[in-house]
Amino acid sequence: MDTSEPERPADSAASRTLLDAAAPPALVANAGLLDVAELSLANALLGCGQAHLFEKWAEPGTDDAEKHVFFDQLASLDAAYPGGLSAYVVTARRLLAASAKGDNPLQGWTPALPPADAGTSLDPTSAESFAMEARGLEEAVRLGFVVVAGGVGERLGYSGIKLSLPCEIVSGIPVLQHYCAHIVSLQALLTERLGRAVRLPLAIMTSHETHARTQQMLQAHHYFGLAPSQVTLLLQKNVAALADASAKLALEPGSPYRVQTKPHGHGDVHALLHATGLAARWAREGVSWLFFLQDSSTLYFAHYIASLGVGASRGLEVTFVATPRKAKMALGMLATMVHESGTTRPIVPVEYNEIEPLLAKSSAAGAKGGAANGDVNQPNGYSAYPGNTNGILLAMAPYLEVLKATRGQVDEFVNPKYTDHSRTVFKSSTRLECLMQNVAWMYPAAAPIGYVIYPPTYGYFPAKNDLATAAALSAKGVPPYAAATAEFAIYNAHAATLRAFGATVPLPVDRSFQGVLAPLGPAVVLHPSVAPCFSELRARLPSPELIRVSDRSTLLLSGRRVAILALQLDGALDISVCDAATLVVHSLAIVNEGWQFDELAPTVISAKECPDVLRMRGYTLRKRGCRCVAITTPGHYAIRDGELQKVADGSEGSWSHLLAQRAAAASKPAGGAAAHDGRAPPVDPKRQANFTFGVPIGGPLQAPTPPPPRGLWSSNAVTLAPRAFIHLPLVLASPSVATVDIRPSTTGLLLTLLAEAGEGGPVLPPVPLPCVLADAPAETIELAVPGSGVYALELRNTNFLSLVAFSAKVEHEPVAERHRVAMLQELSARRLELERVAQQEAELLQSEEALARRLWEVQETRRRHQVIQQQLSEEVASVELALAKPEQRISAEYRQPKPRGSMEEKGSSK
Ligand code: UGB
Repeated sequence: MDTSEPERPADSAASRTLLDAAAPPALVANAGLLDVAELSLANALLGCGQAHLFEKWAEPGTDDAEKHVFFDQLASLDAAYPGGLSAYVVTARRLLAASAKGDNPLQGWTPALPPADAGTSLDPTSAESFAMEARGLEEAVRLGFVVVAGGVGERLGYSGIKLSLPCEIVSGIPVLQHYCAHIVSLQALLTERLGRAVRLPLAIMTSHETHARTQQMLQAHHYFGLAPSQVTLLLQKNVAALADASAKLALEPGSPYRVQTKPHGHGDVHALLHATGLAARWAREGVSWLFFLQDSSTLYFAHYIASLGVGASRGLEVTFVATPRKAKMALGMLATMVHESGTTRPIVPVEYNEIEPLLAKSSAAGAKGGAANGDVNQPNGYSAYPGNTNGILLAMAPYLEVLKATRGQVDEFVNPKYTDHSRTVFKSSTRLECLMQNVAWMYPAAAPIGYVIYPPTYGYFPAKNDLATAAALSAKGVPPYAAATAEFAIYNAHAATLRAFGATVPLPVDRSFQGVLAPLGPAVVLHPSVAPCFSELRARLPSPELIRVSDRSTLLLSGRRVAILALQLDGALDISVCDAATLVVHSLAIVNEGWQFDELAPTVISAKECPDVLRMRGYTLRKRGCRCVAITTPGHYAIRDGELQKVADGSEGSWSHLLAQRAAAASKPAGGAAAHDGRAPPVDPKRQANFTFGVPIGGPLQAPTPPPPRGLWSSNAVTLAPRAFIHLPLVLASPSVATVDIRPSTTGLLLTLLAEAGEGGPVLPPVPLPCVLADAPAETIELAVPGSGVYALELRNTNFLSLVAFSAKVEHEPVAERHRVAMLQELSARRLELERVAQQEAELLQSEEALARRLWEVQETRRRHQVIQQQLSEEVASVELALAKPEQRISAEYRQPKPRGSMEEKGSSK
């Protein structure tokens, strides 16, 4: 630690004499506070027109500490920029002057279409791409990864770092975890192949906004399976913001002692790789390729190994990963640039904000290859110029040469937003920026630079814009770069891969979430652990034609040693297999409620409780039903007819057995019956039209144990060509009833029950199936299958010209079981009746008792009435008798009777 005091002038007067004449009075007044270094920096700034920085300074004695902190910040900005702040201001003035005139930074250059041999077009599921992957895997042991992640997700409405955003919400895996999982997956494959531990280095460029959170995330998750020593964070420093066209440095609003700073752009990565010595160190450690990528799109990892193969086999020093580009997309392009001086750059990137004016200019001038009318789509719906995804592969040796010659300093540009056409006042402060891809401009003009372009499905789908911005872009037909499009692109790429291999997987259809259009089909997520590249993935799916995934399905698959032979999925299925276990899915049919993407109500989206990740999507994932197979303990497993079993290593159908079969097939001579190029065998249209389902209803055709008594098979979408048919094997342990719910969209479908697995004749007369609306209530047909064994349900399209599409659900249960169930139902119905009668009997008994009580009451009352009647009659008689006697005797004998009911009277009446 340096404890020496800063050098100071003798007194205030001496300090003042050291200050430049242009110093404002406020600075002059404070001169006595400053040490020699501060005075010298102040002079340098005054010399490049930055006097305003000191104009609002308080008198000496007020804010003195802040004034020194201000100089500390200026010194650090000065040290971070090559040539210091004065060099920064000089460059800024030059670029701002050109910008004010409306000059294009590429003044003098004309774009033209790249030559045909500059690009390699690859379908990642093709044999050609598999060959490139093989080449790439040879080189991959010498590969290092560089991720630029200094940007924040402001435009997306996200408060976290972009690396922490989930790639998609089916798995919920954050971007950084996904990137690391890919590196881990590649390392594991290389380790296995080479027989020694392989570790591939990763550098992440962070900024002040993202550094701490990136570091925290890595530490909290144990570097997602990487060793901490493999990962290097390169902290990118901000540059000073510029307040106006004269390149005055901007002060933080409300603070005279702090310069506003802004990110300098992802181009800083090269200067950092050079200045920190990391590139040179990696080179010494054997890294000969660098893969640069952004924190924005997980599909970077879909095909980078094939791209590496292309770069290596073509001897390219720079290989851009490209995608078809829609005109007006915020995505840079690749072009051949021709300078008026005669220099030609065969392949260089051009940023999206420079494209329109350049193309418009070149088309006006009739330049060869220039697209007419600026940035427009061709008849194929895409711009004639490939889009640059900013996934870039660099060969290390020439890159080190470039770094040595340029110190990694990429040419800067400035992009102020002006308040009006006079182009003098900025809407907000700006800064100089530099772009990572522009490293290509730093190579000699003759350097071998090329690109590899993949189909749009495997293209570039960053999550950049919030819902409202994305909806507006969608409405204009421009890719919205929304969280939804980024997410669905992942599902679609995986689904397309399965489809290309030969599986039956429906195409996505456009969905709209809050106005953002995004194509959505089955949500397929194949975790990087399953395979780091397509050729490896293909080996995990040896019979893809036996895989069927319905359009409403979700398939989540993770695990290093998992293979799927036959799967019928209509719902959600989540299979995860730990590293120490293996799993072979022989036959699995799943029907459940599945997971659905449901649009959120605007009130939910605007509620403060709505998580950012859902707000930026406008939908949520409702998990209604899922079959989960989570293997977390070591061992060898298989799923047969939906049942998970532990199996012996090497036994028939185990993982190692499968590997042995694969090795044997691969060792057969090319062209031999079992040899294959790793792709799905060509589909025979006849076979596809008339085929037998791989997973029989009820159980395997041959198995050591009897099939289960009940079975269910369903499919959401089966299509039969005219005259085509399918046989659904129906494996029955005993005579059964098959309940069939089939809903054809048109007439012409005939259902027949055949004997002997379809080889024998009809067991029951064929039933023509009427056309049924999809949401009509189920009207099932019951077929009584008379015996045990393997039958077949034949569904035949009898039309000569039309296709028949239908959904189907077939269930079966033994007849005996049916009868037992019917008798049990009868029994319970009778028991119920018996209970009802007993209940009524009890009620009647109660009424009878009530009636008896009432009868007694009535009888008792009558008895009392009789007594009273008799008493009254006697009294009446007595009075009448008295009345009949002479008058003097009446008065002598008559006694007033007492009130009725008195004890005395009652007693006397007895
Ligand atoms: N980034 C940094 O690491 N540091 C910075 O200072 C700035 C960014 P933006 P932008 O993805 O569609 C680029 O801001 O400016 C990282 C390409 O130039 O999203 O829109 C940041 O973390 C453009 O050609 O990029 O343009 C992120 O990883 C096109 O490919 C990456 O740089 C475009 O990206 C991109 O940052 C795109």
